[in-house]
Amino acid sequence: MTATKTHCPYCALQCGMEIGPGLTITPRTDIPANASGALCQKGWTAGELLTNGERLTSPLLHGEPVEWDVALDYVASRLSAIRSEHGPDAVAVFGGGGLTNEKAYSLGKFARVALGTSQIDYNGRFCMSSAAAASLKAFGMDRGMPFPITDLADADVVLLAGGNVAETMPPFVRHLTGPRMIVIDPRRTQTAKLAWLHLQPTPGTDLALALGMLHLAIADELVDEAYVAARTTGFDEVRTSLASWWPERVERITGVPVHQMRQAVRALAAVGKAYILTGRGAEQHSKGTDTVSAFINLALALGLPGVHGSGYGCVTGQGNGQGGREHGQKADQLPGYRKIDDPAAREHVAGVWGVPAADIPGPGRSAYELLDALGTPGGPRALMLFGSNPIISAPAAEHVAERIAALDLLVTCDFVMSETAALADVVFPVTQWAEESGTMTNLEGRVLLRRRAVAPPEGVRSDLDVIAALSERLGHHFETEPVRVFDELRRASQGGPADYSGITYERIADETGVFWPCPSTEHPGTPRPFLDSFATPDGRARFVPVQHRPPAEEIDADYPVYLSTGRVLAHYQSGAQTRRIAALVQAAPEPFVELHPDLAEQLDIAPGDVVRVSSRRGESKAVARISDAIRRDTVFMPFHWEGANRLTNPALDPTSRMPEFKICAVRVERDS
Ligand SMILES: Nc1nc2c(c(=O)[nH]1)N[C@H]1C(S)=C(S)[C@@H](COP(=O)(O)OP(=O)(O)OC[C@H]3O[C@@H](n4cnc5c(=O)[nH]c(N)nc54)[C@H](O)[C@@H]3O)O[C@H]1N2
Ligand SMILES: Nc1nc2c(c(=O)[nH]1)N[C@H]1C(S)=C(S)[C@@H](COP(=O)(O)OP(=O)(O)OC[C@H]3O[C@@H](n4cnc5c(=O)[nH]c(N)nc54)[C@H](O)[C@@H]3O)O[C@H]1N2
Ligand code: SF4
Ligand SMILES: [Mo]
Repeated sequence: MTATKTHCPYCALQCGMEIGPGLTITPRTDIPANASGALCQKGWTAGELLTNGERLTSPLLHGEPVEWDVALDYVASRLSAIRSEHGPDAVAVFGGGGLTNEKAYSLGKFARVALGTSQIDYNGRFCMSSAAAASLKAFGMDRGMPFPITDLADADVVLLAGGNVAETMPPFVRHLTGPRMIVIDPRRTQTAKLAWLHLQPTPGTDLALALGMLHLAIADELVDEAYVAARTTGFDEVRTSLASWWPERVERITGVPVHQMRQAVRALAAVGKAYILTGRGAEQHSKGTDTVSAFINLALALGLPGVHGSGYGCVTGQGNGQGGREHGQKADQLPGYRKIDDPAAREHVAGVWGVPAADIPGPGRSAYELLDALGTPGGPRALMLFGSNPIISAPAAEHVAERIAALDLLVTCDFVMSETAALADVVFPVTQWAEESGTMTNLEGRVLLRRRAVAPPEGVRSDLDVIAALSERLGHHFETEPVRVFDELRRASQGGPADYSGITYERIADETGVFWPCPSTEHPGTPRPFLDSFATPDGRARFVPVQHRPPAEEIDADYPVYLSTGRVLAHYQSGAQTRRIAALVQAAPEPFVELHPDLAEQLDIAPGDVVRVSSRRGESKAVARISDAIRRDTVFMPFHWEGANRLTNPALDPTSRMPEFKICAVRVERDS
């Protein structure tokens, strides 16, 4: 076997790697995200995903291995029966931001054409949906980072609000060694330790902090008036709306001293080249969209977006977190980042799909609302799950488990027996990253080609095969070859905001990725889409006035401590993949809760004690880790194991429908 150029199975950096004989993994140096030759521990050990013994290799019907045709016939007939008894919306589809563009596209078409259901959404709702909503409002388009990652290296200052890239995307840090870094995080993380300035707010107060910083920028006359006049609208209204956010008030709310806010604003304003980036820490709140709007307002006032060498960006998370939100697995969306309620968009896509536009269902429920409705009167009775493990990763997980248990039919596609797959009536065993080809759009908006490097084990088929085989039984023809699906996707996206029509597999290979929009095969692609104008009708970026508000759940006498959640280096998401890799389990063997020494002393908790953490929604046990890197009023739990999400609050952001993963009220006790 010769070495094959492909990409990592995990996060949105999509580090380039070569897979050689014996499944050796070597970093590629031609992919800018990790041109330094870096991979993180998850990337280095990814080969084990292909060989470890826990691989599913046969379809399972009620836990028993069966032939493919038996499983496919069963699912198709059950879907038809449920649909004829309860109507098309009784069947729901849930996708994921780890799926290739081809799969995300096919899944959206499968829901709308083969099943005729409006009920499709995906785990990206839980990820960067707040940043996406805020970018759409401000810039008219959501390309998470509208610039190549290598641009960051030349900046003077980078502010990162609620991101811990040193653990979540280690090679990212190599792009940040030049600029001075300002990190906003309630914990002194590995990333915060690299920072020139670390602001350590109370969780859930970033919105106030951003308002306070903009208030200071105005008071200290640091606003780039010429940029504001030439490239934006709405600043006067925002300026007026900030009057009451004077710095001392913001200090009281956030706990961040005024002098630090001033230091941050001055650093950002003093220089020509600065970036403001947001991660999940700022975004996964019931006010995540407004929080990101406040940071974008700050960036606009300082004249950063749409200028070569400066900007605002969202650090997207999943492998195809960017592409996964563009091609129609989101409830309100059609391919090419088109809106499902836009008549012209419906006409165009219906033309590609060969169906009347009127047959494309309207928008359905968002991810959490969909899970919450399962098995309820009027809610879906069957769920088709591709690329997510909501028993672990959805908020209020016990409630979600109850809803899933109330279904008439749960079908999952996976390559391992995830906690959710274990509950399914039917599990289809599918191929994974290095066993199949497809495109992934990384956090920069660069479309990349993941190539098949090894033959899949006997007995598995691709997600595209499963979708096509079920569609065929339901009377529709779907393509199964990734390149042919991509060609159809190109046509479906043509003319939309995320226009892929000029991108081909050959071009991606020759050009080490192509940035969308790319409207023709002669077009070079668009690394920095906003340099001339923004994607709004008048070409100007829009300031959006927003106000701070408290989290959906405040601490009180019963639940006196804030819980925040997030990630550790060794594990990926729900852990379905990484909890099966020996070196990663060794690096991070068990769920833990991080708490400050003062809080631990007050609660009589010693390092290594098992503690019980409870919220209004559930209870969970974890090992105590005591660290002065966290605030006294806050504890932190990673969500890679069952437990953290039994506690979290499913309060939703009104615009993005993002749940409040990053803050809820809990009680912490030693488990006697
Ligand atoms: N190792 C690893 N890497 C990953 C993933 C993984 O599961 N594991 N997942 C990938 C995906 S899908 C994503 S979305 C990204 C996420 O990447 P990040 O956004 O970097 O990850 P998180 O750990 O969720 O959150 C980042 C930080 O937010 C902080 N935080 C918590 N509450 C608040 C708050 O109220 N305000 C502020 N400012 N900060 C707060 C946390 O302390 C945490 O350090 O990572 C990607 N990379
Ligand atoms: N408390 C808390 N909860 C969170 C978060 C948080 O910060 N705190 N973060 C949220 C975020 S940002 C995210 S992105 C979600 C992620 O959480 P999930 O949606 O659960 O994502 P994964 O764990 O990546 O689940 C992927 C599942 O699909 C399988 N899989 C991977 N690739 C494929 C494929 O190509 N095809 C198929 N069929 N299956 C595949 C994997 O084996 C695994 O079982 O969690 C969210 N939940
Ligand atoms: S940083 Fe992300 S893409 Fe790179 S090796 Fe690690 S998990 Fe893979
Ligand atoms: Mo994510």
